[in-house]
Amino acid sequence: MRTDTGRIIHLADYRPTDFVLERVDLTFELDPEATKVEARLIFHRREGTDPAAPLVFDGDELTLSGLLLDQMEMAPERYTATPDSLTVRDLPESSPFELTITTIINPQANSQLMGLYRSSGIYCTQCEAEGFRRITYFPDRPDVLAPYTVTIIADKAANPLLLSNGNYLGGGNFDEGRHFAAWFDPHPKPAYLFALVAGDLGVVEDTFTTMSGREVALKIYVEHGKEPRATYAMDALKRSMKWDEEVFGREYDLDIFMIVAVSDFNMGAMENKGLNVFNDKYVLADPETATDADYANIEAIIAHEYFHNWTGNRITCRDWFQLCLKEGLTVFRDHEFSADQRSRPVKRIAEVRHLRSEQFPEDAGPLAHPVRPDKYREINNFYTTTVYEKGSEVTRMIATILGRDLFKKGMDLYFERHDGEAATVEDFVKCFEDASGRDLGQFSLWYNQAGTPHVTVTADYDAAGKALTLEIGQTVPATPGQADKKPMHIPLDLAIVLEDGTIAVPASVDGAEMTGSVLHLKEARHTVTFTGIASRPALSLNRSFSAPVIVRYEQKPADLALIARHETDLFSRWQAITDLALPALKDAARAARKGEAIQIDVTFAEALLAVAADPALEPAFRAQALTLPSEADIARELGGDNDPDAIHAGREAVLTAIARAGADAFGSLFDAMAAEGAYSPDAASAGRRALRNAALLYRTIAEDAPALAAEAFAKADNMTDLSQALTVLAHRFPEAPETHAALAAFEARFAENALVIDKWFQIQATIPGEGALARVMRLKEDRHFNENNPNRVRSLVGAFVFSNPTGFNRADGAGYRFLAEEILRIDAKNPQLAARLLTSMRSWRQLEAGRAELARTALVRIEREALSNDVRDIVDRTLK
Ligand code: 0A1
Ligand code: ZN
Repeated sequence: MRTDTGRIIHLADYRPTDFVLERVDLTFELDPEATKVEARLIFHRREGTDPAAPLVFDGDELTLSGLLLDQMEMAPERYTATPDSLTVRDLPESSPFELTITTIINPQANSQLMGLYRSSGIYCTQCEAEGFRRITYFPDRPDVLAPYTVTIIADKAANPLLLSNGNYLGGGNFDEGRHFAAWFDPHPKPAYLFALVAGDLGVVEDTFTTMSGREVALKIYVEHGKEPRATYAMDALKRSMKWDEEVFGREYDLDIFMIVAVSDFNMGAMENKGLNVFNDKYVLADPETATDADYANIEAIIAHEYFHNWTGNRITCRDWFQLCLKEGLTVFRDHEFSADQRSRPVKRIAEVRHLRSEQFPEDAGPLAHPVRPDKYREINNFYTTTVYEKGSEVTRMIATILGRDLFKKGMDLYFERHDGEAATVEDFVKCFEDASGRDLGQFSLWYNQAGTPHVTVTADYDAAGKALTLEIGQTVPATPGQADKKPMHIPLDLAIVLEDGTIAVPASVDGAEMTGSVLHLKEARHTVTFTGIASRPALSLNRSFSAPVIVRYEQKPADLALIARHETDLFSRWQAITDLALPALKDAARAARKGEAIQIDVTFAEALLAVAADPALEPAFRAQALTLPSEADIARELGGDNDPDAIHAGREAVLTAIARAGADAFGSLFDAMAAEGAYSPDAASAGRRALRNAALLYRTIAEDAPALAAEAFAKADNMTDLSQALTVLAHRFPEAPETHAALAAFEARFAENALVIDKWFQIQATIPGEGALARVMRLKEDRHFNENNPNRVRSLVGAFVFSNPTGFNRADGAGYRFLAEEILRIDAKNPQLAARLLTSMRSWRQLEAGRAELARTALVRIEREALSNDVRDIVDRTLK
């Protein structure tokens, strides 16, 4: 483990390399414990650089076992090798030269899952961000691009399959039962996109004919016997390929596209050129074992990795500070894909829920950083929701500001201008400026200023003059290293909703530029006047969530109810319902905090119940209306001095009030949404299940008995219904005999399916209340628990610390002490996983004083130990 290297890397220090890499030729002789890697690299000195400059390679836990210059052994005084670098001196001044570097590595011992490692007997690689340097010494940075030839040699019986990037060149047999395969990737790529997979796997095959008529072989490799569970992923892949041609004009560029599913993976998936490697959780699905959410995730992640072929691979990042260039843009692309495949408003609601619950807290806490950071200590810690999701929102705002056609023109220009290059955020923005003639200078602050902007609005309606005046202010909160912020360009989509529910078309707008329904806020304060407004209106602000901001506008419940009924933008209808429920949730939490009786006025629930029962609306949307803000959302709204037990108690009281107010409605909904025909994972059927399960939850709350959920569990014919029923049972009646029976039946039925057992752990890890910790500790001793499998650790420890606010934030601090011990143990094996789990502490300062002090003590306990660079970075920033 690289411990505590401590160096801070700054964007301002970026320099191109002294040497240009022309070609890479790799040979792997695979062995579980001693794999020999021979790298032949052809370089020339970059023109205009110091002719005496040495060539410095990155390494990580490497030992050099051979070094040749143009096939001749190098004299030891001409180079210096350490585990993390190789420096070669006295290299030719002008002519190209070839260095042959040999290393021996141990894939079996690689528990970090970076570089070349073994997962269930399969050799696989993970090189983003800096894993390639664990395979061989290399200029391991994204602006060093070259074509690769790869030869893999291995025992044939154990490894019939030998895969790498690009097109297959050929293969053959060697003696002693060994064989080889060679691959060539003509597209210059950085090392982080390198991949190798070897082993014995089953395959699902198909083909895709591209828009220019080329046939591409598609292969998805999974463990033998799991092939039927990869057919949905294959379908999603073909739909993604077609969509990228139709919407972005992007065609695939190799003869073959491969996906390999592995069970040990630190993240979701990886876009290696022509050879994506996936966490099997995002490939494998069938109705018996996958939920509707699993299907939606598979579709989105298959698309995301495929879309990287253009946004990330053909055009890559100049340096890791530009990570959002590929990630924010590619998330935007996969969001648009899912919106087109499913329901656009429902997808948008889900995106915004996710952004608010994950990215807003990050942006408001000690780990806040700009979409494009300007310094980092450990790049692995910057694969964040800020870079990904806020990065996507920033791209979406460019599309909103320019409009569809100019956005498309800008994207086309970007693909044309930068194909084959390692680009920057500035390059990207410039394409939109050049395509549209607009100045995006102020807009670019979105990349550089951290923190979620607050937009405050007050309204004044002049009935005599039929004029509406808005006072609009914006502030961007201080974040680590950024005390003072400049006003941002905020595209605020809005609707002025009249008493009769129609949307007003103002006669004039004064005080800010407006294009269509989008108001462009650019100053700290605007006074905006709309004329020709016939009656006192309600205001629907930030429609479709046009900007990732927090809007503060006091609106009467009657006005919110008007919007909830009449807005044409469905996202805004959902937002109005949420805004109606929030005061009740906050008041209830405050009352519980003070130990007062919780009083709930349920008039707010009328709008929610009306939407839930409205047959003109799609069921998935109605289910969203019934899903209250989470406890984390309420905590964020309360804004500090938080007591998770009080928030939980308050939310429970609100749920109960809604359940009672809507008792009849939920009964009819539950029946009306019964399955129609055989199971199908399509979005419409998933929506019906979502609405039915929401009704089940409210009915169970009203009855305060496990019978209905137990019956739903017994009758379920798909994993969505089964796991929902089990969740209701376990979370509401953890000690009921029905729950024990259901948990045991579930475990027995799915004991052989790791992804389903992950759900079993996760459901139990998130049972609220003080008893959760003891349960989690018991489950750590369960025969199914496996500390070396990241999915399993996330499903138990991760679910507990991220998704069980009352259990984790126990008032005695035992949850935090547990986390500290887990972090220290996991860090020794898998620093990336440990660092990510530790980000669960990012909002510790928002807790009430007693818990906050206990949380701090646990952080200090971690801080005092020898740590990986990953965990050191997170703990230091979290405590600062
Ligand atoms: N580029 C991938 C994310 C990714 C990043 C780092 C990894 O290392 C373990 C793995 C995957 C994506 O955006 O999907
Ligand atoms: Zn990505």
